[in-house]
Amino acid sequence: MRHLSLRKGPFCCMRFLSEINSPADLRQLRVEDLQEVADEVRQFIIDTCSRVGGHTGASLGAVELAVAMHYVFDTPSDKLVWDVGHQAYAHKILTGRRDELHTIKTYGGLSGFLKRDESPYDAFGAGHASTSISAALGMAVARDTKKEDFHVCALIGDSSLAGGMAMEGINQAGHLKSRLIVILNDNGMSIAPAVGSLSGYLNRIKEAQSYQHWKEEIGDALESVPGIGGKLRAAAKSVKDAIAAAVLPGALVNELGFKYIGYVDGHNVANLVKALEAAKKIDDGPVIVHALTTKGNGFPNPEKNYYAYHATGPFDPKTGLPYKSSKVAAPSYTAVFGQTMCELMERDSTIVALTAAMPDGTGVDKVLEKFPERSFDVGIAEQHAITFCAGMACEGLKPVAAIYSTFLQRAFDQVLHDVCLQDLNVTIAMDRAGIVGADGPTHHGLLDISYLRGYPNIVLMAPKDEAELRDMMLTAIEHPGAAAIRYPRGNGFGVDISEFPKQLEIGKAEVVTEGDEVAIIAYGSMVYPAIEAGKELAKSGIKPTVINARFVKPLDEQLFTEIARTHRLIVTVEDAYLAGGFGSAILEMLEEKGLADTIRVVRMGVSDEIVTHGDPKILLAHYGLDAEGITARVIESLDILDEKHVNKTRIKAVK
Ligand SMILES: Cc1ncc(C[n+]2csc(CCOP(=O)(O)OP(=O)(O)O)c2C)c(N)n1
Repeated sequence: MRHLSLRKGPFCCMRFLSEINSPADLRQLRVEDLQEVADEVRQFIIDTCSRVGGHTGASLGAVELAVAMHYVFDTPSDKLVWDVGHQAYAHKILTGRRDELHTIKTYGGLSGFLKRDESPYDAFGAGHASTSISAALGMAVARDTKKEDFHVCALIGDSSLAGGMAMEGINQAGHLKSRLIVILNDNGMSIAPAVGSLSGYLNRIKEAQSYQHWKEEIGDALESVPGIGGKLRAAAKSVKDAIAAAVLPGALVNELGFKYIGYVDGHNVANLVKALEAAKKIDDGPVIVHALTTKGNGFPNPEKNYYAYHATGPFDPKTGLPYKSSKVAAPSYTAVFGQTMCELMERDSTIVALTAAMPDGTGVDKVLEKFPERSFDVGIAEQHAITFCAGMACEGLKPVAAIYSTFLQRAFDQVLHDVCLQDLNVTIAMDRAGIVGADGPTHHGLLDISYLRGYPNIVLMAPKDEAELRDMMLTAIEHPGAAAIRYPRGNGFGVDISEFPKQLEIGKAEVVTEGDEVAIIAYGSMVYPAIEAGKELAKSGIKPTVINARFVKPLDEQLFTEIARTHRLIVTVEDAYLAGGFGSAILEMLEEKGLADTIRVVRMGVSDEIVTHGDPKILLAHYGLDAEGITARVIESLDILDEKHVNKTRIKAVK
């Protein structure tokens, strides 16, 4: 062990961090120095996130865990699998990405989550919750199959542990008896406070620890864990018997085949190191190390606003308060959704609201406040959320599930099997549809059109602005079957939303401007850019018909048939993958009507590739999904049509 030397440079005030360029450097230090390393890492995260924002609070809660894990495990040979990956800034800092941290979530910069192609230390990519145990178990089984020897360690938060997939992973891990370490980062929080009975069980473990009789039992439990001696008893406090009082640990330890070490103070690196060293010695099955942490630990002047901790924009590093923008922004779609739900629920007592662990992200937080008995946060449980809604709908309630487009992918089967096949009145509000920006590939909502469009018994719609969102919400709720509305992340257009929502005619599009020759048919958030493009094109003497499609299912067949007969070019625009999307629906319809050969259709959307992270404006422009891009594509497509026309004439002339 050696002390690393001081070096002048950007981190000259940091005794250790300036010298840590990989976990190998960290492992040169003495255990006694690690707490200081953690302090420096924490300060570095605060300094960086105060400038650029990020998952500040989540990452501040896992600093000591990251230090201890990289110290104890021989990464990257040993595999660390981070659940979600939003809390892994310390891991990024310690694994050679310290100097790039300020680029996090920006176009061309570091990802906000973990990615296998970003670093060899990112053993598994993520962004969606509850995957770590399954992935880590897969690695452990591969290791054993190949007769190799390394450790596999999954770090998972208490709310992600409650996700169905994590439970399925635990179930199999205990059965296989694979050598696997699961570290539970238990801060009692999801983005909002953790919900559900599992969270209650974890609390009971903590409470049980304070009773003397449990302490006695702890000793016995520790002795029963092979490889863990009396020394660890003091440090790691295994609570096999204490937790046996609660269903989770009882099941894990005694029935599901997990050993248990805990709980450990997750902000004490020396204790964490001891607990992990002990876990490493367990070679006859999986073990869970239960670390207690505080979300946002060290965040300056913490206020009692838990949402602020999980993820922040830039903030004042002294006060912790966000920098206020002087611009008065239009309300976000999310805020309009929350407000509208409250208005609708006021009038109709059969409407219920639901979120899957995203109360503030979806606007359901306002509904939970106003109608606590008719709104639910089910935790990270999108599959359950949809089937739960289906059950309520069977009994005459009108459930509205607000779920991000990307997370609804989890409930692909439930939407079909439990809702559509039984023709139930469930409304799905898909927030964050389209290109979401900074959170990147795991979070873009690019697939909902294509994955929902094939279902029978569902109405699919997308509003052009926040006023239309309100109308669509009422339309969906009053529709007796399933309906899903997609709308983007971010602010609306500031249009008037003072009137009570009105029902729209299902399957009826809106002609925004009448023109000739070319029709731009836009879906959802692409309508305003299409209108802008129409104005630009008018300057070049092209007067397009601009249509707000409103519905992709059912399509306004009558209007689109008419358009196909009276125009020579249709340009469809959607902020979604082209494969199976809105433009595909138009093409299919034209083909069915025998019109496919009579009109040229150009589909604008996202091509078949992974969309990176970054400012949505940059990403949308990259795919031509802005006024400029649409204008250019229309002109280019008309030119090609003209060229073809000329060529055809020439061929005729030669003949
Ligand atoms: C399937 C899925 N649903 C929702 C989310 C959004 N989300 C990101 S982090 C998070 C909270 C995770 O809580 P926990 O596992 O306790 O970790 P912590 O943030 O407290 O460290 C949620 C709900 C997600 N990433 N994946």
